[in-house]
Amino acid sequence: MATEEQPKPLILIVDDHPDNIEVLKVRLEALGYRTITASDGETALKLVAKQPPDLILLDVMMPRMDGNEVARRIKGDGSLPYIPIIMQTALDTTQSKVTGLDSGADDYITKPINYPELQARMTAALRMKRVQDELAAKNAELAGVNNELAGKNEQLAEMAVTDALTGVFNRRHLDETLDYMFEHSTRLYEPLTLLMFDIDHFKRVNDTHGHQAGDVVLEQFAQLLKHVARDIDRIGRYGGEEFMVLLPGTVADAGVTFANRARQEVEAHRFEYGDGSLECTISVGVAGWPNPRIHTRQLLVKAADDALYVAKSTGRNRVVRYGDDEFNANVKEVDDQHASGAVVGGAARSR
Ligand code: GH3
Ligand code: MG
Ligand code: MG
Repeated sequence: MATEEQPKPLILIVDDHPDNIEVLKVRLEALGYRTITASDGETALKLVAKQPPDLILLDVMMPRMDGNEVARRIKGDGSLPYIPIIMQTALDTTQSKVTGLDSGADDYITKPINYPELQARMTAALRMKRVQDELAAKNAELAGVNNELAGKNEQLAEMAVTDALTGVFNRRHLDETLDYMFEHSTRLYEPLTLLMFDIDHFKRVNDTHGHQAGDVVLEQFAQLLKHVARDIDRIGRYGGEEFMVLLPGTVADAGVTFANRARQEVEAHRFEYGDGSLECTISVGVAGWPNPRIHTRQLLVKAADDALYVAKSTGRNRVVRYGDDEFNANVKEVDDQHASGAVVGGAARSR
Protein backbone atom coordinates (compact mmCIF):
# COMPACT_ATOMS: atom_id res chain seq x y z
CA MET A 1 0.00 0.00 0.00
CA ALA A 2 1.11 3.53 -0.66
CA THR A 3 3.12 5.20 2.09
CA GLU A 4 4.76 8.63 2.34
CA GLU A 5 8.31 7.35 1.73
CA GLN A 6 7.64 4.97 -1.13
CA PRO A 7 6.27 6.28 -4.41
CA LYS A 8 2.59 5.43 -4.77
CA PRO A 9 2.10 2.22 -6.75
CA LEU A 10 1.15 2.80 -10.38
CA ILE A 11 -1.93 0.84 -11.45
CA LEU A 12 -2.89 0.27 -15.08
CA ILE A 13 -6.65 -0.09 -15.50
CA VAL A 14 -7.71 -1.80 -18.73
CA ASP A 15 -11.40 -1.89 -19.62
CA ASP A 16 -13.37 -1.26 -22.81
CA HIS A 17 -16.14 0.56 -20.91
CA PRO A 18 -15.26 4.18 -20.05
CA ASP A 19 -17.69 4.12 -17.11
CA ASN A 20 -15.92 1.17 -15.51
CA ILE A 21 -12.56 2.88 -15.98
CA GLU A 22 -13.82 6.08 -14.42
CA VAL A 23 -15.25 4.37 -11.32
CA LEU A 24 -12.08 2.32 -10.73
CA LYS A 25 -9.85 5.34 -11.30
CA VAL A 26 -11.66 7.44 -8.71
CA ARG A 27 -11.73 4.60 -6.16
CA LEU A 28 -8.08 3.68 -6.55
CA GLU A 29 -6.83 7.25 -6.44
CA ALA A 30 -8.83 7.77 -3.26
CA LEU A 31 -6.97 4.77 -1.83
CA GLY A 32 -3.63 6.43 -2.63
CA TYR A 33 -2.69 4.75 -5.91
CA ARG A 34 -1.59 6.43 -9.11
CA THR A 35 -3.44 5.26 -12.21
CA ILE A 36 -3.08 5.07 -15.94
CA THR A 37 -5.82 3.71 -18.18
CA ALA A 38 -6.34 1.95 -21.49
CA SER A 39 -9.60 1.09 -23.21
CA ASP A 40 -8.23 -1.75 -25.36
CA GLY A 41 -5.54 -4.43 -25.28
CA GLU A 42 -3.18 -2.86 -27.80
CA THR A 43 -3.08 0.47 -25.99
CA ALA A 44 -2.48 -1.41 -22.75
CA LEU A 45 0.54 -3.23 -24.24
CA LYS A 46 1.99 0.06 -25.52
CA LEU A 47 1.62 1.68 -22.09
CA VAL A 48 3.24 -1.30 -20.39
CA ALA A 49 6.20 -1.18 -22.76
CA LYS A 50 6.64 2.55 -22.17
CA GLN A 51 6.30 2.55 -18.40
CA PRO A 52 5.76 -0.82 -16.69
CA PRO A 53 3.09 -0.33 -13.99
CA ASP A 54 3.23 -2.02 -10.59
CA LEU A 55 -0.05 -3.83 -11.16
CA ILE A 56 -2.62 -4.31 -13.93
CA LEU A 57 -6.36 -4.53 -13.43
CA LEU A 58 -7.37 -6.25 -16.62
CA ASP A 59 -10.83 -6.70 -18.04
CA VAL A 60 -11.26 -10.10 -19.72
CA MET A 61 -14.07 -9.35 -22.16
CA MET A 62 -12.80 -6.81 -24.67
CA PRO A 63 -13.20 -6.61 -28.45
CA ARG A 64 -10.21 -7.35 -30.77
CA MET A 65 -7.72 -8.44 -28.15
CA ASP A 66 -9.22 -9.95 -25.01
CA GLY A 67 -7.69 -9.83 -21.53
CA ASN A 68 -6.29 -13.36 -21.73
CA GLU A 69 -4.26 -12.44 -24.81
CA VAL A 70 -3.00 -9.24 -23.18
CA ALA A 71 -1.90 -11.24 -20.11
CA ARG A 72 -0.18 -13.87 -22.27
CA ARG A 73 1.84 -11.25 -24.13
CA ILE A 74 2.90 -9.37 -21.00
CA LYS A 75 3.92 -12.50 -19.13
CA GLY A 76 5.72 -13.82 -22.21
CA ASP A 77 7.86 -10.69 -22.59
CA GLY A 78 11.16 -11.49 -20.89
CA SER A 79 12.28 -7.86 -21.00
CA LEU A 80 9.54 -6.78 -18.59
CA PRO A 81 9.79 -6.94 -14.80
CA TYR A 82 7.27 -9.02 -12.90
CA ILE A 83 3.90 -7.22 -13.12
CA PRO A 84 1.01 -8.78 -11.20
CA ILE A 85 -2.20 -9.00 -13.22
CA ILE A 86 -5.63 -9.13 -11.58
CA MET A 87 -8.31 -10.13 -14.06
CA GLN A 88 -11.70 -8.54 -13.61
CA THR A 89 -14.53 -10.50 -15.13
CA ALA A 90 -18.23 -10.92 -15.02
CA LEU A 91 -17.77 -14.54 -15.95
CA ASP A 92 -17.71 -16.19 -12.60
CA THR A 93 -17.19 -19.65 -14.03
CA THR A 94 -14.42 -22.12 -13.34
CA GLN A 95 -13.51 -22.49 -17.01
CA SER A 96 -12.93 -18.78 -17.54
CA LYS A 97 -10.73 -18.65 -14.43
CA VAL A 98 -8.66 -21.60 -15.66
CA THR A 99 -8.16 -19.91 -19.06
CA GLY A 100 -7.14 -16.66 -17.37
CA LEU A 101 -4.70 -18.31 -14.98
CA ASP A 102 -3.23 -20.32 -17.87
CA SER A 103 -2.61 -17.13 -19.76
CA GLY A 104 -0.61 -15.77 -16.84
CA ALA A 105 -3.04 -13.80 -14.68
CA ASP A 106 -2.07 -13.81 -10.99
CA ASP A 107 -5.50 -13.37 -9.50
CA TYR A 108 -9.19 -12.82 -10.19
CA ILE A 109 -11.94 -10.52 -9.10
CA THR A 110 -15.49 -10.78 -10.34
CA LYS A 111 -17.74 -7.95 -11.37
CA PRO A 112 -19.55 -6.21 -9.83
CA ILE A 113 -16.44 -5.36 -7.90
CA ASN A 114 -16.40 -5.64 -4.14
CA TYR A 115 -13.91 -2.88 -3.26
CA PRO A 116 -12.65 -4.10 0.12
CA GLU A 117 -11.96 -7.45 -1.56
CA LEU A 118 -10.21 -5.74 -4.50
CA GLN A 119 -8.07 -3.75 -2.12
CA ALA A 120 -7.05 -6.87 -0.20
CA ARG A 121 -6.11 -8.66 -3.44
CA MET A 122 -4.18 -5.64 -4.69
CA THR A 123 -2.23 -5.35 -1.44
CA ALA A 124 -1.30 -9.04 -1.65
CA ALA A 125 -0.32 -8.73 -5.33
CA LEU A 126 1.81 -5.64 -4.69
CA ARG A 127 3.56 -7.41 -1.81
CA MET A 128 4.38 -10.27 -4.17
CA LYS A 129 5.71 -7.77 -6.68
CA ARG A 130 8.06 -6.25 -4.09
CA VAL A 131 9.42 -9.69 -3.25
CA GLN A 132 9.92 -10.50 -6.95
CA ASP A 133 11.64 -7.18 -7.59
CA GLU A 134 13.99 -7.72 -4.67
CA LEU A 135 14.80 -11.21 -5.96
CA ALA A 136 15.48 -9.85 -9.43
CA ALA A 137 17.79 -7.20 -7.99
CA LYS A 138 19.63 -9.81 -5.91
CA ASN A 139 19.97 -12.07 -8.94
CA ALA A 140 21.39 -9.23 -11.01
CA GLU A 141 23.84 -8.47 -8.22
CA LEU A 142 24.87 -12.14 -8.01
CA ALA A 143 25.29 -12.32 -11.77
CA GLY A 144 27.62 -9.32 -11.54
CA VAL A 145 29.63 -10.95 -8.75
CA ASN A 146 29.80 -14.18 -10.75
CA ASN A 147 31.09 -12.35 -13.81
CA GLU A 148 33.69 -10.61 -11.73
CA LEU A 149 34.77 -13.93 -10.18
CA ALA A 150 34.96 -15.59 -13.58
CA GLY A 151 37.18 -12.77 -14.78
CA LYS A 152 39.40 -13.09 -11.69
CA ASN A 153 39.68 -16.85 -12.15
CA GLU A 154 40.73 -16.37 -15.75
CA GLN A 155 43.33 -13.85 -14.62
CA LEU A 156 44.64 -16.23 -11.95
CA ALA A 157 44.78 -19.12 -14.41
CA GLU A 158 46.74 -16.94 -16.80
CA MET A 159 49.13 -15.82 -14.06
CA ALA A 160 49.75 -19.41 -13.02
CA VAL A 161 51.24 -20.27 -16.42
CA THR A 162 52.98 -16.98 -17.23
CA ASP A 163 56.42 -15.62 -16.49
CA ALA A 164 55.77 -12.26 -14.83
CA LEU A 165 58.65 -10.36 -16.45
CA THR A 166 58.36 -11.48 -20.07
CA GLY A 167 54.74 -12.62 -20.42
CA VAL A 168 55.73 -15.94 -22.02
CA PHE A 169 55.08 -19.32 -20.38
CA ASN A 170 56.86 -20.09 -17.14
CA ARG A 171 59.10 -23.09 -16.58
CA ARG A 172 56.42 -25.19 -14.95
CA HIS A 173 53.97 -24.70 -17.77
CA LEU A 174 56.69 -25.31 -20.35
CA ASP A 175 57.43 -28.66 -18.72
CA GLU A 176 53.75 -29.59 -18.79
CA THR A 177 53.40 -28.49 -22.41
CA LEU A 178 56.48 -30.42 -23.45
CA ASP A 179 55.19 -33.47 -21.62
CA TYR A 180 51.95 -33.30 -23.57
CA MET A 181 53.59 -32.49 -26.93
CA PHE A 182 56.19 -35.26 -26.64
CA GLU A 183 53.52 -37.79 -25.77
CA HIS A 184 51.38 -36.59 -28.68
CA SER A 185 54.30 -36.69 -31.15
CA THR A 186 55.51 -40.16 -30.25
CA ARG A 187 51.98 -41.59 -30.27
CA LEU A 188 51.11 -40.13 -33.68
CA TYR A 189 54.65 -40.23 -35.04
CA GLU A 190 54.71 -36.51 -35.73
CA PRO A 191 57.98 -34.57 -35.55
CA LEU A 192 58.68 -32.20 -32.66
CA THR A 193 61.58 -29.81 -32.38
CA LEU A 194 62.85 -28.17 -29.21
CA LEU A 195 65.04 -25.08 -29.23
CA MET A 196 67.05 -23.87 -26.27
CA PHE A 197 68.04 -20.20 -26.45
CA ASP A 198 70.59 -18.46 -24.25
CA ILE A 199 71.57 -14.81 -24.41
CA ASP A 200 75.32 -14.41 -24.91
CA HIS A 201 77.34 -12.74 -22.19
CA PHE A 202 74.22 -11.59 -20.45
CA LYS A 203 76.08 -11.10 -17.23
CA ARG A 204 78.06 -8.37 -19.00
CA VAL A 205 74.81 -6.67 -20.05
CA ASN A 206 73.82 -6.44 -16.41
CA ASP A 207 77.28 -5.40 -15.32
CA THR A 208 77.66 -2.73 -18.00
CA HIS A 209 74.13 -1.35 -18.36
CA GLY A 210 72.48 -2.32 -15.10
CA HIS A 211 70.00 -4.97 -14.07
CA GLN A 212 67.02 -2.96 -15.34
CA ALA A 213 68.51 -2.78 -18.82
CA GLY A 214 68.99 -6.55 -18.53
CA ASP A 215 65.30 -6.93 -17.72
CA VAL A 216 64.38 -4.86 -20.76
CA VAL A 217 66.51 -7.12 -22.96
CA LEU A 218 64.70 -10.18 -21.58
CA GLU A 219 61.29 -8.61 -22.28
CA GLN A 220 62.17 -7.52 -25.80
CA PHE A 221 63.83 -10.80 -26.59
CA ALA A 222 60.66 -12.65 -25.61
CA GLN A 223 58.71 -10.36 -27.98
CA LEU A 224 61.14 -11.09 -30.81
CA LEU A 225 60.64 -14.82 -30.27
CA LYS A 226 56.88 -14.37 -30.34
CA HIS A 227 57.20 -12.46 -33.55
CA VAL A 228 59.15 -15.27 -35.25
CA ALA A 229 56.95 -18.10 -33.88
CA ARG A 230 53.71 -19.47 -35.31
CA ASP A 231 50.49 -19.64 -33.29
CA ILE A 232 50.94 -23.31 -32.48
CA ASP A 233 54.52 -22.88 -31.25
CA ARG A 234 55.11 -22.51 -27.54
CA ILE A 235 57.59 -20.10 -26.01
CA GLY A 236 58.68 -20.05 -22.40
CA ARG A 237 61.32 -18.76 -20.07
CA TYR A 238 63.27 -21.77 -18.91
CA GLY A 239 65.39 -19.91 -16.36
CA GLY A 240 67.31 -16.59 -15.99
CA GLU A 241 68.24 -15.68 -19.59
CA GLU A 242 67.37 -19.01 -21.17
CA PHE A 243 64.25 -19.53 -23.24
CA MET A 244 62.77 -22.67 -24.70
CA VAL A 245 60.67 -22.86 -27.84
CA LEU A 246 58.61 -25.92 -28.80
CA LEU A 247 57.81 -26.39 -32.47
CA PRO A 248 55.19 -29.11 -32.91
CA GLY A 249 54.94 -30.79 -36.32
CA THR A 250 58.38 -29.45 -37.20
CA VAL A 251 61.52 -31.42 -38.15
CA ALA A 252 64.92 -30.39 -36.78
CA ASP A 253 66.03 -28.87 -40.11
CA ALA A 254 63.11 -26.44 -40.04
CA GLY A 255 63.88 -25.82 -36.38
CA VAL A 256 67.40 -24.72 -37.38
CA THR A 257 65.89 -22.32 -39.91
CA PHE A 258 63.60 -20.89 -37.20
CA ALA A 259 66.52 -20.56 -34.79
CA ASN A 260 68.67 -18.75 -37.34
CA ARG A 261 65.88 -16.34 -38.16
CA ALA A 262 65.52 -15.52 -34.47
CA ARG A 263 69.29 -15.25 -34.10
CA GLN A 264 69.50 -12.78 -37.00
CA GLU A 265 66.61 -10.70 -35.69
CA VAL A 266 68.27 -10.40 -32.29
CA GLU A 267 71.63 -9.54 -33.85
CA ALA A 268 70.00 -6.77 -35.91
CA HIS A 269 67.93 -5.40 -33.02
CA ARG A 270 68.88 -2.43 -30.87
CA PHE A 271 67.56 -3.00 -27.40
CA GLU A 272 66.40 0.39 -26.13
CA TYR A 273 66.19 0.95 -22.39
CA GLY A 274 65.79 4.02 -20.15
CA ASP A 275 69.07 5.83 -20.76
CA GLY A 276 70.48 4.11 -23.77
CA SER A 277 70.52 1.13 -26.01
CA LEU A 278 72.60 -1.96 -26.56
CA GLU A 279 73.08 -4.88 -28.89
CA CYS A 280 73.40 -8.50 -28.04
CA THR A 281 73.47 -11.96 -29.56
CA ILE A 282 72.07 -15.34 -28.73
CA SER A 283 73.17 -18.95 -29.04
CA VAL A 284 70.73 -21.74 -29.81
CA GLY A 285 70.71 -25.51 -29.42
CA VAL A 286 68.30 -27.48 -31.60
CA ALA A 287 67.09 -31.04 -31.07
CA GLY A 288 64.32 -32.86 -32.86
CA TRP A 289 62.27 -35.98 -32.47
CA PRO A 290 62.30 -38.53 -34.10
CA ASN A 291 65.91 -39.31 -33.33
CA PRO A 292 67.23 -42.80 -32.49
CA ARG A 293 68.95 -41.51 -29.35
CA ILE A 294 66.02 -39.52 -28.01
CA HIS A 295 63.20 -41.48 -26.45
CA THR A 296 62.09 -39.34 -23.54
CA ARG A 297 61.27 -35.67 -23.26
CA GLN A 298 64.08 -35.30 -20.75
CA LEU A 299 66.53 -36.58 -23.38
CA LEU A 300 65.08 -34.11 -25.90
CA VAL A 301 65.77 -31.24 -23.48
CA LYS A 302 69.25 -32.53 -22.73
CA ALA A 303 70.04 -32.91 -26.45
CA ALA A 304 69.06 -29.27 -27.13
CA ASP A 305 71.00 -28.20 -24.07
CA ASP A 306 74.12 -30.09 -25.22
CA ALA A 307 73.80 -28.49 -28.66
CA LEU A 308 73.51 -25.07 -26.99
CA TYR A 309 76.63 -25.85 -25.02
CA VAL A 310 78.50 -26.58 -28.26
CA ALA A 311 77.17 -23.31 -29.77
CA LYS A 312 78.64 -21.45 -26.79
CA SER A 313 81.97 -23.28 -26.91
CA THR A 314 82.38 -22.72 -30.65
CA GLY A 315 82.03 -18.96 -30.53
CA ARG A 316 78.44 -17.91 -29.57
CA ASN A 317 75.92 -16.11 -31.84
CA ARG A 318 75.42 -19.52 -33.45
CA VAL A 319 72.88 -22.28 -33.94
CA VAL A 320 73.98 -25.87 -33.40
CA ARG A 321 71.90 -28.91 -34.09
CA TYR A 322 72.14 -31.99 -31.91
CA GLY A 323 73.64 -34.95 -33.76
CA ASP A 324 75.00 -33.17 -36.84
CA ASP A 325 78.66 -33.28 -37.86
CA GLU A 326 79.63 -30.09 -36.10
CA PHE A 327 77.95 -31.24 -32.93
CA ASN A 328 79.63 -34.63 -33.05
CA ALA A 329 83.02 -33.07 -33.76
CA ASN A 330 82.76 -30.77 -30.78
CA VAL A 331 80.73 -32.61 -28.22
CA LYS A 332 83.58 -34.88 -27.18
CA GLU A 333 85.81 -31.92 -26.46
CA VAL A 334 83.00 -30.26 -24.53
CA ASP A 335 82.43 -33.41 -22.50
CA ASP A 336 86.12 -33.57 -21.70
CA GLN A 337 86.09 -29.98 -20.53
CA HIS A 338 83.09 -30.78 -18.40
CA ALA A 339 84.87 -33.76 -16.89
CA SER A 340 87.97 -31.74 -16.09
CA GLY A 341 85.86 -28.99 -14.57
CA ALA A 342 86.94 -26.46 -17.18
CA VAL A 343 84.46 -23.74 -18.04
CA VAL A 344 83.51 -22.78 -21.52
CA GLY A 345 84.13 -19.21 -22.60
CA GLY A 346 84.38 -18.09 -19.00
CA ALA A 347 80.72 -18.82 -18.29
CA ALA A 348 79.96 -21.82 -16.13
CA ARG A 349 76.59 -23.21 -17.11
CA SER A 350 74.33 -23.73 -14.21
CA ARG A 351 72.86 -27.09 -15.19
P1 GH3 B 1 77.00 -17.05 -21.74
O1 GH3 B 1 77.25 -16.33 -23.01
O2 GH3 B 1 77.96 -18.16 -21.51
O3 GH3 B 1 75.59 -17.49 -21.63
O4 GH3 B 1 77.27 -15.99 -20.58
P2 GH3 B 1 76.20 -15.28 -19.66
O5 GH3 B 1 76.86 -14.14 -18.99
O6 GH3 B 1 74.99 -14.96 -20.46
O7 GH3 B 1 75.81 -16.45 -18.69
P3 GH3 B 1 75.75 -16.59 -17.14
O8 GH3 B 1 74.95 -17.82 -16.91
O9 GH3 B 1 77.13 -16.51 -16.55
O10 GH3 B 1 74.98 -15.32 -16.62
C1 GH3 B 1 73.64 -15.22 -16.73
C2 GH3 B 1 73.24 -13.93 -16.07
O11 GH3 B 1 71.83 -13.69 -16.22
C3 GH3 B 1 73.51 -13.92 -14.61
C4 GH3 B 1 72.24 -13.36 -13.98
O12 GH3 B 1 72.50 -12.31 -13.12
C5 GH3 B 1 71.45 -12.84 -15.15
N1 GH3 B 1 70.03 -12.97 -14.94
C6 GH3 B 1 69.30 -14.06 -14.67
N2 GH3 B 1 67.99 -13.74 -14.53
C7 GH3 B 1 67.91 -12.40 -14.71
C8 GH3 B 1 66.82 -11.46 -14.70
O13 GH3 B 1 65.64 -11.80 -14.47
N3 GH3 B 1 67.09 -10.17 -14.94
C9 GH3 B 1 68.35 -9.75 -15.21
N4 GH3 B 1 68.57 -8.46 -15.44
N5 GH3 B 1 69.40 -10.59 -15.20
C10 GH3 B 1 69.18 -11.90 -14.97
MG1 MG C 1 73.86 -16.49 -21.30
MG1 MG D 1 72.74 -18.97 -18.97
